[in-house]
Amino acid sequence: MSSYENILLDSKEGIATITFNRPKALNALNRALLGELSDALDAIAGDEEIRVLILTGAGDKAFVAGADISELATFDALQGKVFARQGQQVFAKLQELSIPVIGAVNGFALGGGSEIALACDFIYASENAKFGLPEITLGLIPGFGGTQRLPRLIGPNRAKEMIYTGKMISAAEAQSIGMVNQLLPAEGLMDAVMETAKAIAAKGKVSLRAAKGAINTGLNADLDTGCRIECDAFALCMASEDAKEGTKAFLEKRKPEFKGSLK
Ligand code: CO8
Repeated sequence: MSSYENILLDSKEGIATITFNRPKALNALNRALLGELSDALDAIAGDEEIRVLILTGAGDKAFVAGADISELATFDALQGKVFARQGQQVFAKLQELSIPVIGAVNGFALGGGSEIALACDFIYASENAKFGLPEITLGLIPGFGGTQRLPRLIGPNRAKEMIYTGKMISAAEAQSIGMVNQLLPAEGLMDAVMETAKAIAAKGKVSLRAAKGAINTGLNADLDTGCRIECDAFALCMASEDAKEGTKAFLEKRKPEFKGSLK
């Protein structure tokens, strides 16, 4: 796969890992990094072999410590708007990737760092991880979707408290309010993420795509519309070789071998 300056992209056995890699700035997001992330997501979307994506940060201190404040400080209003939109579009691309995405948060996930983790399908965190949206302490607000995704995930009142105070919360607290699925000792984080990624990668590609699409699209719709979306997604799965293989394997009392094709 191509090499980048601000991220690392690695792929093994159908599982891709993007590692944010600007350790001197605690992996802060600048325009160059966002551009590379966007390109890497395109490459992953176009690679049929990749079934799961993991995002993590280089080093043991940070996942991503937010937008790069030294770059941010040079922007006028219009540049700020363009940068915010660039980030939002890249995070939307991440959220809309048809394969599952796991955030492996291994340290500070602040500002844009929390926002990118929120665009993942779910988050596993190391016990030393810290989450927060500290933009208010810079005289700003979250600009990469944080005012929208965080209240949808943890409810508006808790999100408002976090955004108004800018306070960091521990990984344990983040787990207790539903931001984090699993909390792990730092040294065990990637093994646990990889184990879950492998379990997911062994499932049918068509049904994974259908499940993610139905959940994400349905969350923006009323219940009845969401259930209708689910029906269509279910029908798509029924038309797949994977569904034939999955049901046949059950009846033959063996493990299914999913190929991921519709026909
Ligand atoms: N941007 C640039 N550099 C950073 C950032 C950052 N976000 N975070 C840390 N660094 C740098 C530090 O400047 C320092 O560099 P140097 O060694 O050259 O002085 C190095 O990383 C190590 O950091 P510290 O020495 O500060 O490490 P500490 O362990 O003392 O503190 C913290 C760690 C608590 C994470 C601290 O670094 C910190 O508070 N960082 C900033 C966190 C923050 O405010 N993030 C939010 C940024 S704003 C944002 O994300 C907005 C997103 C939406 C943008 C919308 C577009 C306009």
